[in-house]
Amino acid sequence: MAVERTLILAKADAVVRGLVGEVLARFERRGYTILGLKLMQVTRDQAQRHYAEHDGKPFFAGLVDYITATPIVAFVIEGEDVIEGARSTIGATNPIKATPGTIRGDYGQTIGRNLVHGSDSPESAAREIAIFFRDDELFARAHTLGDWIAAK
Ligand code: 3AN
Repeated sequence: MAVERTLILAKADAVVRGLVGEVLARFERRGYTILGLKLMQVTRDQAQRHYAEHDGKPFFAGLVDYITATPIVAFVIEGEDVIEGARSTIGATNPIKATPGTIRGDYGQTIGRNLVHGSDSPESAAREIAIFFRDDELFARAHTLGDWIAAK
């Protein structure tokens, strides 16, 4: 067990379909702490860096188009083994294979419109968080409301 941080993106289809609250709620209900949250327009440069491992694959251009198509909601959450836990909440990459009860299993139909991104390793999380957030946009866990209330 380790306290980790991960980057979650509610992508274009989640935003356009009005599912951002639903996506965020899944992670809040698991007890993860939100450290940063913003509605943002991803630039093509950010998109290409974020999906660098897929550069050269046939779906790369579509992936960049998809994540830059509308504003997205990016958030950083923290918790015990949150990287694996968040990916289990998100579900398999292809929504057809995703278990019902996961975000993709409940709301997705196709791999090209799978609603949510979650980092897949501590290295990816650190790299990806830095693409979307400056350090001063992330709150330390000690500053969360729960800790503030507990300290009163
Ligand atoms: P995940 O998001 O589950 O970690 P990755 O990292 O393998 O999956 O793929 C990143 C994104 O690329 C996926 N979320 C999906 O939007 C897209 N993608 C992956 N494989 C395909 C594919 N075969 N065809 C179209 N899009 C794909």
